[in-house]
Amino acid sequence: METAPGKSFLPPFRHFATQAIHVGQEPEQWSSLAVVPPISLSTTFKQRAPGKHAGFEYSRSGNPTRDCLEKAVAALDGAKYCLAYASGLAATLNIAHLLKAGDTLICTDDVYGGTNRYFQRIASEMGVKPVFVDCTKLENLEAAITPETKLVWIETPTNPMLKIIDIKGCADVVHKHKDVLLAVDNTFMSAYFQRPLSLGADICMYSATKYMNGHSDVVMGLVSVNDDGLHERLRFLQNSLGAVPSPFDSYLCNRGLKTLSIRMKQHFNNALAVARYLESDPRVERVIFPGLPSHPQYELMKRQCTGCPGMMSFYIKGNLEHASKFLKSLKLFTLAESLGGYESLAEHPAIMTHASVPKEAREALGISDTLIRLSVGLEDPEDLLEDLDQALKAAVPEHTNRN
Ligand code: P1T
Repeated sequence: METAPGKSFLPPFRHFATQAIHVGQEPEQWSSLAVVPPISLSTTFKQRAPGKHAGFEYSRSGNPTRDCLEKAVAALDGAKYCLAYASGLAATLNIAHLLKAGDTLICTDDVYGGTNRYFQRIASEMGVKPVFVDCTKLENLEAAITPETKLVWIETPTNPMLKIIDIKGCADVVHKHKDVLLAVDNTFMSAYFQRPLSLGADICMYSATKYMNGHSDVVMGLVSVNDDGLHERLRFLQNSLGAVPSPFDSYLCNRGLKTLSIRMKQHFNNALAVARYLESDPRVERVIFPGLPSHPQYELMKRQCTGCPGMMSFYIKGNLEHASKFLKSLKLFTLAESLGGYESLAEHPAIMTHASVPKEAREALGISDTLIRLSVGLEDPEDLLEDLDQALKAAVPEHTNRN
């Protein structure tokens, strides 16, 4: 069993904390030499002559505060470019716009409910065919690729089943085929624990609403890429589709990045304490946490990541009533959708975040009535364990006598 978070995982990315604090933040870019990037609210920028400007024309196509954020995130992802969007789903739809009617996209079977809904119900209406396969098995991915395939979309760990997908393995399969892109939704890991581009992915995407911002006060998406041509196409779409974040949100997310490294370490610490506690509890059927040796892809996880975020799912003993009672009894964990903030959250995927996934697909994945998802925050872990214990006591009294 792990004794300390991070031990035996990949070593942390070098210079991460320094880059998060300094890249894109140079005071010299502002006439005031401001150390903290100002919130640049102007929607338009003076041109010295028609077409001659100082880098910014109109805030949808580019904004100074957003620019600081995009530069910082690119550095953290080891990327040449980053683009910011008004939400994670806006980032997803911009990427999907790289495809045209008649193209196919392959999506791993377990993804955020809103991603599933967008591919199944909106992209498909526009003529892009989504095919869902379990990409934890590379042979499934290989078999699903056809000449029409233009994009492979994976999430790792997946939401909410926390399956780990081999990014490098997928990249090797995908890149045997010309003109197929591999996109990785890196929301759960954040740039601190996983760098998809360095493992061969073409696109690294985030719901920055989660860990990257980390304070549950911004809805935003981010996309990092290395390829110049791909960057140009995405930049064109970012401006043309217009789903860009506000300067204030860009400011907040840029600020959130400054503590990303220390937040993620503490999320890992706390999550490990919670996962170990739940795993040893008789009122819990099974815990799914990629940072525990009991996770079926623990070895892959250690090869691919530098650590593990605060996300876990577990099956409570009993039925929907027990799950519901547990969630209602929590006092410190808040019953709410979303994840990745400093505060601990708990939710019921089948009724909440993944209600839009067709029932049969949900059941096949294991998203049952007793599945509960936790986003373990940054509170004192002892308080978190105490809260879980009292809620389990209230919900599953018949298994509460532990000896
Ligand atoms: O909410 P938004 O910023 O648009 O991001 C969508 C999204 C994309 N990818 C992943 C892995 C996500 O988890 C999300 C949003 N997820 C939740 C709201 C949730 O509670 O799971």
